[in-house]
Order: sequence, then structure tokens, then C-alpha cells
Amino acid sequence: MNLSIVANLNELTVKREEIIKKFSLLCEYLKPLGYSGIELSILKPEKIDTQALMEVINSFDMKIPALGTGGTYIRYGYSLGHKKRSIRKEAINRISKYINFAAKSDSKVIIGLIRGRYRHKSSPEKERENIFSSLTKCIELVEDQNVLLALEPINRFEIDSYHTLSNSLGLIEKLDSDNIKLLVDTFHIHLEEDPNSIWDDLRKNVSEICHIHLADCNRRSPGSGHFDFKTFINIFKNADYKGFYSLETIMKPSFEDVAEESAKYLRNIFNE
Ligand code: LER
Ligand code: MN
Repeated sequence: MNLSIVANLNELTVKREEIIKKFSLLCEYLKPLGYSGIELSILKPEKIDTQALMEVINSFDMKIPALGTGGTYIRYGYSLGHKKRSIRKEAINRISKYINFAAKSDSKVIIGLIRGRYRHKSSPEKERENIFSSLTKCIELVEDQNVLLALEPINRFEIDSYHTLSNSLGLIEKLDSDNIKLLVDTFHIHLEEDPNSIWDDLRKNVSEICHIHLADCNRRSPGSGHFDFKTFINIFKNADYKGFYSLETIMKPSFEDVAEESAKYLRNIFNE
């Protein structure tokens, strides 16, 4: 089981050398717990010395499976679906920085919250059109650099477009590129998918899924709520899924508690 956890590096406030030091301590802590990956939720990838970062991660024989981009929308308001062309352009420009980083770190670039929200200033149709045209441009960039985009269906309370597996798969089909696949987040699918068909729908689409986020239905560590992780993990195990399972939870009571408890809980299920 390729286990990973989301972490940030505070690259906006911390010196370049301190970032690498923090990352090295994270690897040192997570590796013995059974983690083989660290997913980075970052805002300014260009502020990070990728070469030094890769030397550290390689020395631990770990990987950076994915880069989270949602902060770009939350903090700066740039989004791929925004009604203003100039804001969409900023979002694509930010995504290009993540893609440059990802080409060096062999990571996927997540397309989640960066799709944005139209709220009352646009319409769902217009937003979807804008997301499509922005993603067409992002795809040109990833195809050039051999990077994969991971499109994440997100629940309706957080975002306005592409909540479900099926409409996200529809967008992927329309984009017609091998460089965009699906990210499945257990927290979002629990809220959005039809409980009668969720397992079959996942089973049918495993080959389209390149990355997984794990959180229980309360967004805390797996096992603290009632999401059926046993059935979920067995689908991917039986299909010989080669990607990562990355913990993306509320880090409470602490990052360490989540990292330690989740690793134990998930390994037990995986090794059953
Ligand atoms: C947000 O709810 C989420 O799950 C993130 O992975 C989106 O970028
Ligand atoms: Mn997620």
C-alpha cells in the first residue's frame, strides 16, 4: 500500500534552507510509520529548491505523489472557471508553476478547488465552459512536460462544478487527453455518490483513477467516522491499483495523531 499524507512547507514565510530542513524532518518522521509519500499542499512552488527537495526525498526512498493547488484559489482568488479572463489567466499561470515543479518531482498536479465558484456572478454553464477552456490550456502544458493532472470531484458545499465521478469523467472524456485522470476523495464521494452504485462505479473506473485522498465522513482520520474503508480499499487492492492513498484530513488532535492512527488502521485493513 503506497501511503502518503498531505503536508505544507510554509514556503511563503520560511527561508529556502528552512523549507528543506522541515521537509527532511517530515520524511524522517513519516518513513518509519510506513509512509512512502508526502503530498505537498503549496502556494508558491517556485520558492522551493526542487533539486534539494528531491535529494532529500530520494535519500528516504519516498515520493511526492501529488501537488495540491487549492490554496491558490482560497488565498488569491484565482480560478480556472472565473468569469474574468484576466483571473483565469492568472490561475493558468499559477498552474504552470506547479507543472514545472511536478515535472521535476514526478508528481501529479491536482485540479480541485482551483476550479473556483461562480456564486451569483456567472452561471453554471458559463463556469463549466471557462473550466473547459482553461483546462485545455493546462493540458497543452502538461503534454509538453509529461505531467499528469488529477481532476478531483468535490462536494457541492465547497465548489459549484464537477461534484461527481460521472460528470468529472465526462469532462475528462471531452478534454480528450491521456494527461488528465481522476482523483477520488473518500470525503467527497461519501457526500455525492449514489450509495446504491458507489462501489460498482468505482470498480468500473479504477483504470481512470490516478490518485486517492482519504478522510472519513467527518473529514477526520479514517476509522473515526462511518465510511466503509474496508470495501473501498479492497476495490483498489483487487484491481492492483498502483497509485497512492494520501491522507487529507483535519489534522486533529494533531498531525502526529492522524499520521500514526491512520497508518495503523489502514495497514490492518490492507493486510487483512
Ligand atoms: C478540498 O475539499 C479537497 O479535497 C482538496 O483536495 C481540493 O483541492
Ligand atoms: Mn481532496
